Amino acid sequence: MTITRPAPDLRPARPARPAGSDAARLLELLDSRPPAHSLPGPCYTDPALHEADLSLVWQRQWLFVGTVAEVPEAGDFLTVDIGTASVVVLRDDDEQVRALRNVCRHRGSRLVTGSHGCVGNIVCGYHHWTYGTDGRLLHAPQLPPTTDTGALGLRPVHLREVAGLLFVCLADDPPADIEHVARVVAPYVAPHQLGRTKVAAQVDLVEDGNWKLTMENNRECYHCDGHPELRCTFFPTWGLSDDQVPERMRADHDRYLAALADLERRSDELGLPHGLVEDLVDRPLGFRVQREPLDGAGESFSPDGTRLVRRLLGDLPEARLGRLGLHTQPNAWFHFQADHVVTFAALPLAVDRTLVRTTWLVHEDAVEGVDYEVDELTATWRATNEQDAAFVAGTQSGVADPGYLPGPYSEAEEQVEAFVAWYDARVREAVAR
Ligand code: 3BY
Ligand code: FES
Repeated sequence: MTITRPAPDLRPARPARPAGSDAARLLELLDSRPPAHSLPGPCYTDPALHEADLSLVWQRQWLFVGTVAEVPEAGDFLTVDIGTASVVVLRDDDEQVRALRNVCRHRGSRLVTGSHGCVGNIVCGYHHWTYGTDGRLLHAPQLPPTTDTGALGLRPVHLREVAGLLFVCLADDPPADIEHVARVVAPYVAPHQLGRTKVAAQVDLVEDGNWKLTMENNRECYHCDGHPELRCTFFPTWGLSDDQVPERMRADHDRYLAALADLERRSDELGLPHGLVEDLVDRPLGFRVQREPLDGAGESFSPDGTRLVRRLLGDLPEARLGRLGLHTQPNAWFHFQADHVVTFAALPLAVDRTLVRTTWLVHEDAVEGVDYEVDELTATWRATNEQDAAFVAGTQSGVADPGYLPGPYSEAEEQVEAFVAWYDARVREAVAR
């Protein structure tokens, strides 16, 4: 397993601030946005509005944080930081995956550090309070005998698994619609059997941009000329309806339509769900799912489209299954191929810095160096992510310029508008509450 991470950022986290007047200012800015235009500059650059995003959006919605493959054994954990909140996702001794606040119930020290690890118990490094993997306080030296230790377990965070994808919600009362999304999405994802995968590689990339720029960039292929490696297999007319396809892309699109029809027929024969379901704006856990063809051999994100991993996932009988594409609001996108899965989680670090955690999953029995090479497996998305990071950094710099004015979205950016409309709707709902 290859793990690549930037050097840790030791700057102190900014404390959360109440949204109050900042929320009112954010609403004014949203009201000022002309239809289907990018957001006003301060939405991407103002630290106080970033705090408002954290409290109005990130602390209320379901967020994708990882997969079951990252916590395969009892005691395995991953951590995610969401603003100043840190969450530990771990598999307990009964094999159940849980999420807990990464905050000691004694005097608040952080408990576990690092993005991944394995613990027997969770032991605070400060005064050694010791918690079980289920969060119960097991041992606390020299407490008065009357202390109710049963009430001093780690605070749970809501966690929901959807066919191996792990979502957490920091709210006391999370949006209930994840049940609907799970019912719709799980049958698409389930054949890839994430419970029988392992992490082949993971890369944490810090983009120098606001989280919304990271997401907006992901939601369109208008810029895909800037992704030569991805263009080998990713049809660039993604997101365009037939009548929106420009003449110069007609041949590509005709090839896409023919490949789609063939993939749909074969998916039906194999009993694999494939049809587009899109509900990106109205529901809290907005999503879009569809199985779509890949260009070339149609198997994977390699230069010629042939598979990158010899051992296929689950019990999938053939490699030419294109990619199952899944987007979830506000922070994730996924590509499930027959031979591997790539997951992407965007997490806000600061108003102008966003972590993009990319994880490549392969069959648990696939052998590195025999069934796959990590460099080849990861090449397309490592290159694409670096290119996207440059686009995002360039945009952050531009929207911070006093000369920036919001500009109109093209026909190829309907999903960007869907993302911004989703954001707008969630902010308004949260302020109204
Ligand atoms: O990764 C994705 O799903 C999106 C879709 C279009 C551009 N980007 C590659
Ligand atoms: Fe954790 Fe004291 S702060 S044991």
